[in-house]
Amino acid sequence: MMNARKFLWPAVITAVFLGAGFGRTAETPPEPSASSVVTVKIHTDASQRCDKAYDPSVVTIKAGTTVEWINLDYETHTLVSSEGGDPCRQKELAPEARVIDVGQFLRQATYRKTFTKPGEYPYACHLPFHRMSGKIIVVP
Ligand SMILES: [Cu+2]
Repeated sequence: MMNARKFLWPAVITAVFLGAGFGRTAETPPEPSASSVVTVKIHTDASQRCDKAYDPSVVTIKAGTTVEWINLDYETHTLVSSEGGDPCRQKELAPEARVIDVGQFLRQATYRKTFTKPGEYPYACHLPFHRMSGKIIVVP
């Protein structure tokens, strides 16, 4: 039984490591980004790209992650919480219900928002004739 004893300690050490959270990445879904800041680009000619206006258009993150949008387009947009649904022209939420609220998103500007509460956060640009929308999914 010498061999069994030889392999017992590595197994115990591995179990302690996993219990301490070192193996946590294996337990969580693979979709959420592991970095603490995730970048979303507003595409060139975004206003008519519908659900392809943002790159990536749907982002899944863990609670506590910050999303940074950057406007790489040649024009100003808005970035406002919406009701989702229509991938081209989502309905704007009332001001008091907005989690995301950028009334003037100038070109080359950035906007950061940290999401702490799990849920789905659709957003859109609500300028007249602009058809662009995206979504942030926050998982625990
Ligand atoms: Cu726009």
